[in-house]
Amino acid sequence: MGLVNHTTATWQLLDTKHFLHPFTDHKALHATGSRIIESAEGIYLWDSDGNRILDGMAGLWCVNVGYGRTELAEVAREQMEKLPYYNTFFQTAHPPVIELSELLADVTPDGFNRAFFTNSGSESIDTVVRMARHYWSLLGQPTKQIIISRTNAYHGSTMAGASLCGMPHIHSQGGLPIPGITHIGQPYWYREGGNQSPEDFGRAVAQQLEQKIQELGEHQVAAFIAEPIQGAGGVIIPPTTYWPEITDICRRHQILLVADEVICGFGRTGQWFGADTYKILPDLMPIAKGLSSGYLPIGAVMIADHIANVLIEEGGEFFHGMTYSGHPVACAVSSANIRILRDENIIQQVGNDTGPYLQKKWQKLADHPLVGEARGLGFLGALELVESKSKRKTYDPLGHAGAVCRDAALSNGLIMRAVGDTMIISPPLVMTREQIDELVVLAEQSLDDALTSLRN
Ligand code: PXG
Repeated sequence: MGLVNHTTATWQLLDTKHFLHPFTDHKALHATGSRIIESAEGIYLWDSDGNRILDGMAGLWCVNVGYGRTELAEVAREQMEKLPYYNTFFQTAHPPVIELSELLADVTPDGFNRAFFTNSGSESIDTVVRMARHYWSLLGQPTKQIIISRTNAYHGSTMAGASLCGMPHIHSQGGLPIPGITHIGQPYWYREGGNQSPEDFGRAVAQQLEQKIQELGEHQVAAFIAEPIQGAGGVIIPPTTYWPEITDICRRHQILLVADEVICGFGRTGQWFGADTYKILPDLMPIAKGLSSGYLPIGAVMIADHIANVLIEEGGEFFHGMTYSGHPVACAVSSANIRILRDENIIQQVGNDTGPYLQKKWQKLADHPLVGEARGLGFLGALELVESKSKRKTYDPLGHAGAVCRDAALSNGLIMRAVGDTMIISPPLVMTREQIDELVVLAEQSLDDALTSLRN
């Protein structure tokens, strides 16, 4: 049982021969070879050469409770022995899916009492698109089909998810976007705010939603979707004026508001959901990642009561679902994960103690000569790398400084992501103050090393 014990070189060779990675330039990868991660504990990873790496990204924004929680493995083992699989189609359910649904109703904002399960964030987004359009059809408004998203949003890799992304390179492959999807601007003040105050800019960019609704006609628009804080786009913290304006516009125009909580959900912002932090009042909330802390693949859509009531009372059959919707093992592990977050007060700790502590230390990195802006909230952070602070001018070509800094971080034993020239972190929520100190020291060292290389 278990894996053979190859050397790094053998793993890398087999990897290049047999595995096509997601979001990867394979030719470039084959020239260098993959980094092979073999084990993890707490907030640290170990690679196949025995190097310890501080995981500043919690995997891919998901390992909220940290690595090595053996009780989650225990729950999975017990559930696999008792009922490894059964479906939730055909008027059937099982205790783990019901228990998780009830727990989710408890931790999500008031007015959310029902969950529809998927296996990933992307599938949750596709579910939202079908559900929102279906909802309006049930209310006798079948022309309300268009979903409005934003430039530089990330909503996944399925056909609808990738179409809702606002990234041109993603749309350039596979015939995207699919019909019925359009985009407005993003609240990225540092890069796009010009001379406006963050508050004025936030309001102005939110008003693009109203303009777009008027341009398309309200009778054609089903929903607006947005991440409370854009994650993969570069941890973009919206100005304080942004969400109140958006919420107001959606209410006035009768279009559904979808808060994509795949990253912000389960404590990342210091409250359970980004919707709690920004008082958003969404109609639908796709979730994934922190739902199981990445221990097993699972996603869901949380449905506000006034939407669920229409789907239930008027709906007939909703022809949508996956073999593994509400998989018993994934549900049991997710329930145990939510109890860990709740009973160990991990989210309160991020909200009241470690989050503010991280932010205070992180903001100080703005004094570094390479950093034009340091921003963040809860356990999310970003640094804008610039050649000139006063002009907000990036190094040429765009993305080079970010790649240099990311590689320097890795040499220093820290995973810090680069989105273009924006360095981002999203660490496990269980980090202690001492570990935060360690992360910030490593980040600062990596900025120093990057600056030295960029100046040579
Ligand atoms: N919505 C949001 C806001 C996300 O961040 C998805 C939906 C899709 O979830 P799945 O589980 O289908 O991946 C995501 C995923 C990155 C990166 O490079 C970000 C994500 C996934 C992979 C890479 O930052 N976010």
